[in-house]
Amino acid sequence: MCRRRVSLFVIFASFSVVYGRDPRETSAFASHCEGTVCNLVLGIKNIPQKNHTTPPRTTDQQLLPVLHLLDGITNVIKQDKQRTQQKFSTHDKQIREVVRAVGLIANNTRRYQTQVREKFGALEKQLNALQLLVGGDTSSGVITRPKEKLDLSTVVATDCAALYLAGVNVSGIYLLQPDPSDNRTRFRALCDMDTEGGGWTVIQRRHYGSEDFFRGWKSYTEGFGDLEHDFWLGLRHIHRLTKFGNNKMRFDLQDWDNKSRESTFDFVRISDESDKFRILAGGYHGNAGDPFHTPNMDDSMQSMRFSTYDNDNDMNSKTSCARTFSSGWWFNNCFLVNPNGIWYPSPTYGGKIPNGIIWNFWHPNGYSLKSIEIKLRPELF
Ligand SMILES: [Ca+2]
Repeated sequence: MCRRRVSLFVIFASFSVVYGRDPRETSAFASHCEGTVCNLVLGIKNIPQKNHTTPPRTTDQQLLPVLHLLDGITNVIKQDKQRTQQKFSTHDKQIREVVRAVGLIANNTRRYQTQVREKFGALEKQLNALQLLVGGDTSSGVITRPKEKLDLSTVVATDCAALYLAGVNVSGIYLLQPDPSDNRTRFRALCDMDTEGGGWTVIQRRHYGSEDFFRGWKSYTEGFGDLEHDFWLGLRHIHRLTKFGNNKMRFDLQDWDNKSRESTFDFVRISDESDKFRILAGGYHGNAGDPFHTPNMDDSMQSMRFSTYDNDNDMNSKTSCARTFSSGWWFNNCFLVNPNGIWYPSPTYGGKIPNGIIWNFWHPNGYSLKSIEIKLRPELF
């Protein structure tokens, strides 16, 4: 707006110089004047120079230069308006880019905050594990070295990953306590310190055919079997292991040709008994298939509650999947995988119904696997 006023003032002043004085002054003005305004004022064609010797002109002739000048002023205003609009357009674009950049920065900041929080959570877990390892006072926050060599049979850690990070890298049976503040959560578990970096807490193993897995709700809740052979760790312990932070779940399979496959899920959560130990999992990778996201939703394990022959929580209203297939599992209507089915000494199931250890993604038609293990590990390890 200020620039426009200055332009108009200059134009009127120039007009006064050119048309209100002696022609010699006009000539002098022209020789010293440059720029848009001067060109406008001097460039108007057919403007008669003021000559004191010529006879007076008619009123229309006298108005002609004024009309030309007004046209010129209008053009200047139009050009000024266009320049202003271009500037605003440029500024708008720049502002949009700045807003977009700020949005990206905010998103990245939130992601980094989440990662930092998770890292701190993992470090806190490791710290608790170390405190348990040395038998130190967890309230002091001070860790001291044990005076004597650790007796691994008495070592306690929050999970096998914490043990591994504390320097215990030999697979075996260890004492775990997922909640450091509650020793009622203490139990013995098998730690796999060899598979894919170690630190896995094994929650199920079928390899020896030494254990009956056709059991009721109480057994599956509390766990059963022999940690040195076949076992089910227990849903209550499994829930506690997945309660803190994100955890991975891995299935290791072996067939009767001794070929192996695996499925890993980067996220798994198992709720407590009040929700029938409902399971959620995602982030699949591996070569054995994903039973949580199946083409037919009736087969998917996602968000299923656990079922046993005496506690039917499956999605089949006509029958008990657990009873029909001699197992306890997160059945839908009914399944594509049944890791807790009957262990057979061959791939062939014994009765009329395929109730063996089934993993249909790999071996369909009731093929019963030779071996399977299920294990957990914190995502950040
Ligand atoms: Ca049912």
